[in-house]
Formats: sequence, structure tokens, C-alpha cells
Amino acid sequence: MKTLTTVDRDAPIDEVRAHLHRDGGVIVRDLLSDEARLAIIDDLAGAMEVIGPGSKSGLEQWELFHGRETIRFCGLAARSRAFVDHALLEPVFGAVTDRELLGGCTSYWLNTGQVMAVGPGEKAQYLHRDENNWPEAITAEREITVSCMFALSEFTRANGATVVVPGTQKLAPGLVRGHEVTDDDLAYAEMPAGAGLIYSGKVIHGAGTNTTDELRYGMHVSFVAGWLRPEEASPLHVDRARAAELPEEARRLLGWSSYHSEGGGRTWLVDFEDAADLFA
Ligand SMILES: O=C(O)CCC(=O)C(=O)O
Repeated sequence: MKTLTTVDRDAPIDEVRAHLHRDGGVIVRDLLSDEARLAIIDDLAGAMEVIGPGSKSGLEQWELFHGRETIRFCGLAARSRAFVDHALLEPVFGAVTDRELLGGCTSYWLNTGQVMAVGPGEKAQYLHRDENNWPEAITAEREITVSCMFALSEFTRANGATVVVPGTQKLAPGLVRGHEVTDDDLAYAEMPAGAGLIYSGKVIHGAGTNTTDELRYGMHVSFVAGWLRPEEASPLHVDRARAAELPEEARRLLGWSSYHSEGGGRTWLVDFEDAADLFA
């Protein structure tokens, strides 16, 4: 078995990134204070109850990926102001993402904010790489997406802590569904509530098996290069009135601003103008 390094939230960003680059993932303690974490849990409690476990897509592969005992939903910025203030705008994850993504784009935006609450009896998710959402855009050198799995409850190996295959972010690009591994290759992102696993879009990983009778309450936040289309259509969740209530940076991350490429054109415009001007 392998391990991932855990650092304190005030560790220098370059140190956090050194672990990320070596292993493909790094755990940072106390990304969420107890107050922030409990506020997010409280805001999402209604949706957790109504939505319940299991994918509703009707597509077998998707249902397998999402898990039969796992509660998943998006639209977190529309459901929780605490999510916006404390997770979407979390500064350590933001600083890491700036350095990882801004070499390949002039800005990035939210890919998805997603509850991933692994229920009792859930089997392990198949291992995958997040960047495979955008196969046409993958290169060996460039990171196009970075994620953070926030632990809203403690993550243990027994309750389904995220399984990471350290070092696989360095493998050649390509599809890796069902990548062959032995137990010796795996690390389990065991972490206390409030911590976060920051991980590369290239590293092979997946949700673990939950053999306990408790819920492993995870909340995934990922960003993607601003010239790519995100997994989640955030402005269809966060409407203009809701966006107007949020900090400017949150609006930008949620798609209420436009993309200005380096030396090229601008995209995602509203009548040829930057969508951010709607709030001027
Ligand atoms: O829930 C987890 O620990 C990881 C889930 C995941 O990687 C995914 O659904 O894309």
C-alpha cells in the first residue's frame, strides 16, 4: 500500500504542489473550518434527503460510475452560500489551481461542484482520470483540470476514502478505465473532516468501497481551463439574480463572465461584450 502526504493549510503553496507533482494528490488539513463545514452540511441537508442514493440516468455505465448507494448532486452554489464562500473560493485550493492551470489558459472556471456521499455497502468505483472528460484537449505536459475532494465527514479506508494510484499522473495520456492495479499500488485518502484531497486531472483514482454503516460525505470541486466546456452548466443552476448576490470572483467561476484568450478572441460573450459587464 502507498500513502499520500498530509500537510497543514498554512504550508507553502510550492510545498503543496511538490507533493501534488510527485504523487498526483496531496491532502491539506483544515481547508474548511468546522463552522463552514457544518453550514454547508446544513444548507445541503434538504437535497440530501430528497435526492437519495443511486444514479437516475438510466444508462448502465453511468449508473455504475455514479454508484448505486452514492448520493450525488450538483448546483451547490445555488443551494448553499456557505459552499460559495468557503469551498468555491477556498484560497489554498485556489492558489494551487492558479499555478497548475494558468500556464495553459488565461482563466479557469468551475467544472463541477458535486456532492459525492458514498453510502453503506457501496462498491468501489472504477478507477479513472478526470481529464478524460476532454480527450481532444489532453497533452502529456499540460494540466487542464484540477480537483479537490473536501471531506465533509471523516474519510477512512473502511468508509470509502478516495483511492488514488500515486504516480499515475505521469503515465502517457489515454483512457484508463479499469486500469490494472494491485493493492501495493493504491493509496487511500484517509483524512479528518474539514481536510481536502487536492488532485491532478491526470491521476488515476476513484471512490473506495464503503464497508461501514456510515456515510462518507465527500464534496468534489473541480476547475477546468476557461476555453473548455465544463461538466456542469453552472449558469443554468445559478441564475442572474442569484449571481448578482455573489462576490465577483464567484460569479466569474460560475460562468457569469467571458473568456479572453491570450492574443486571440473572446468567447462566451453577451452581445459582443464580457458577461461580467451585466453586473456593472
Ligand atoms: O468519491 C470519490 O472519492 C471519488 C469520485 C470520483 O472520482 C468521481 O466520481 O469522479
